[in-house]
Amino acid sequence: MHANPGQKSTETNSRVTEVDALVIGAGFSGLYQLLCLRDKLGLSVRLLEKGDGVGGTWYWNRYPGARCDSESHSYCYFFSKELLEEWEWSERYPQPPEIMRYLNHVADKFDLKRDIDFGTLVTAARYDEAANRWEVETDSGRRYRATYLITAVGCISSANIPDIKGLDSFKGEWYHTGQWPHEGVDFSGKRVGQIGTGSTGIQAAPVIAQTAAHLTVFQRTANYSVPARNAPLSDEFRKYVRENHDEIREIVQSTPNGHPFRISERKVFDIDPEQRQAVYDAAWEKGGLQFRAAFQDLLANKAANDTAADFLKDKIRSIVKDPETAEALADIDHPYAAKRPPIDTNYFETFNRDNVTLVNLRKEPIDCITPAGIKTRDQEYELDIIVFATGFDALTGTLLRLNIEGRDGLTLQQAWKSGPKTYLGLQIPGFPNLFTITGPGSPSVLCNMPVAIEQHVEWITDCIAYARENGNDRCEARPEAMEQWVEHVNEAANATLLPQVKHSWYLGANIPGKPRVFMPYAGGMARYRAICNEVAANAYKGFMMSGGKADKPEDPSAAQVSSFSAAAKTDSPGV
Ligand code: N01
Repeated sequence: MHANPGQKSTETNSRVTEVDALVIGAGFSGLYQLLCLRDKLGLSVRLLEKGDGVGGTWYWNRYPGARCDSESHSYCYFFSKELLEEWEWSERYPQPPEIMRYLNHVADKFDLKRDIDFGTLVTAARYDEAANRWEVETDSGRRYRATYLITAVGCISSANIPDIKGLDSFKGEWYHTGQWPHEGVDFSGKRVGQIGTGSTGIQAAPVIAQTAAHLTVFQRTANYSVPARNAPLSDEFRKYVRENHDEIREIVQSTPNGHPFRISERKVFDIDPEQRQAVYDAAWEKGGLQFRAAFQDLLANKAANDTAADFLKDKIRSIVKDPETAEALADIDHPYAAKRPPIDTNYFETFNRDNVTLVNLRKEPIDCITPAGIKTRDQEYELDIIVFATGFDALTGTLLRLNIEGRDGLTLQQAWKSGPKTYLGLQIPGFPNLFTITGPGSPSVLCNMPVAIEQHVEWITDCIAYARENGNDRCEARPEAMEQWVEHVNEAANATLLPQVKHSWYLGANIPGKPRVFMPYAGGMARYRAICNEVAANAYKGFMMSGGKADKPEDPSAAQVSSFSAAAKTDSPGV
């Protein structure tokens, strides 16, 4: 990519900034989108970011034990050879400070910060049809107008703080892991209660337990976890990474989950139980999300999945010494990896410490929070600090909070009242020129995020370039295309075990009142990429390009989007 200073934004008066494109969010997606629109297309761009620095999810999620579950050599951008060659990761799974250093390095290297307004929360966005401009309001009072509006707000960026009676009365401190204080929290000598045992809680508990006087973990749904086996990267591995960027890129871009390993072609019942045990033993020793790749059919066949589930439950029972605690931890009611599978460092071992207690909320649900702590049906647990590792209003929460209003006053809340519907996860009919990076209906959270993000950003950039080259300044998904895509998203999900877990945040089930819709695209990133390429190659089939010099009446035949069905066909599920 060549450096291009981009055009200057225009301030029509002191409070309205006029640009070609606005990007919301300065994480992996927003930074790269800014770079592409500004330096590849030469557009004037502003990026609006709520935080005071770049980093997105890593800016906010600085809780103890936080670590990326994707392996560092794949958790990065692949678009720049120079960037790949000049950056070296230190550990198998990077911690937030290292990822923040990386993203700051990227922002500085490509001179991105000059086009970012930090400390700027978008409060509303409205499409002005007559002008074909998005009008964006922010909490600073400053307003912006742009032709293109691109949300790069992340999938898990709206913290879910459960509405538990009495929280206001609590005399101690409380924190949500996704809004962690940047100065850290001192647990020494404190009685800590942690609610939540998802990927976050499983990372946090072992670290909190190291300094807290006592840690009480409140578990509602027991969860699987596989050891991460984190370690500093060896010289040999660093050399491999240095010398094989192209191969690593090829792997992450061609596998269903965007990770740097291939999913085995072997099925669970292709081999006998002893051989299977050996495969699981080896995968357990290797650690990480690769465990899921040990067999091809773990997420498509319940009987196959049961073999992995049994293996992992046995591991819990063998690690945790107290039988009652072990049973509560191993009492898992869903298939392995049908909810996002956590990986850990000493999670189950932590329950062997004298200063750690597990409370099984299935047996004694939380009644309320009191001034002194958490009261369950059976007893009151006195606490100095409560940690909510209770997850997020995922995929749609942050988008809906932007208060987006499209054509004819249609709000995103109205358009999605029965659950999110998009075309390719990228656009929504009625919202011209609004693009959603890793939006619902795209692989997003089922993929190693930077891999999904690069594909989205490049596709959006090419789409805008195509429209402009053809004299159009408006691009909008067609309703028929969206309906066909939604059908395909459902088909892809139903080919897996994922939608069967009724308490999964993939379905929105963690947020009271949220429509239960399976939100990510489970057909796999590689398949999704092929579909998007096909759509682009077919003159952006399913999108209406209009406005500008080349505006012309609509061609109704263009609504047919069967073009993606060829790429979508496959015998195996994508996850
Ligand atoms: O959130 P979660 P998370 N009372 O929703 C419990 C990504 N991530 O922050 O299962 C009691 O998974 C809830 O219980 P239940 C990753 O994609 C990535 O852990 O709903 N408990 C569950 O145990 C991940 O999947 C990394 O019954 C309540 C927990 O809180 C996603 O973020 C690291 C409750 C929430 O688990 C979210 O993970 C960490 C209540 N009222 C996370 N409400 C990487 O390394 C909720 N819970 C990249």
